[in-house]
Amino acid sequence: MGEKGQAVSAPEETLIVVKPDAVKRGLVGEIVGRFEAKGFAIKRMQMTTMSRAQAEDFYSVHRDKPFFGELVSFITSGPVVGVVLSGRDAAATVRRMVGATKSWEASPGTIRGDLGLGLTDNTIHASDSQDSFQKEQRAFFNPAG
Ligand code: FUP
Repeated sequence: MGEKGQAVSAPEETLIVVKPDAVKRGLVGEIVGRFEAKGFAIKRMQMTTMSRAQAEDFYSVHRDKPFFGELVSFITSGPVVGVVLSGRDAAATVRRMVGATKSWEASPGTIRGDLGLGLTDNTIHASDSQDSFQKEQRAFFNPAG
């Protein structure tokens, strides 16, 4: 409990991936800078172009969705930047900063709300739980094969 009795969230880690649309548009600094300004620590950061097998593993939770093929094609279409962030209640806090999936509906002040209009090309991916973070971190930084 905190000083005034409120629950205090423990620091945790999460993963964001700056997507190919945002890298092409020169938005890596803008996006990563928002998390630094918020107070998150960068624990790991890597630019890579994902292979098809790596992307299929990274997005395997969506394997049966009608948009899976489009998602894999898009995420492998150019360089991306993966960043492990550490801070209080990281997964939930980062996703509030990222905003709604449909960028045109995302609130102003969020990354998607301020920086784009896309759906598949919605500037950034962020893990939605600790389970997703563990799985996606492995798929991103330690791909099989
Ligand atoms: P989010 O967690 O906000 O990134 O969104 P989802 O898990 O709902 O979607 C995963 C990815 O699929 C996002 F990049 C958006 C994309 N997507 C499509 O391309 N088409 C759809 O109809 C729905 C999602």
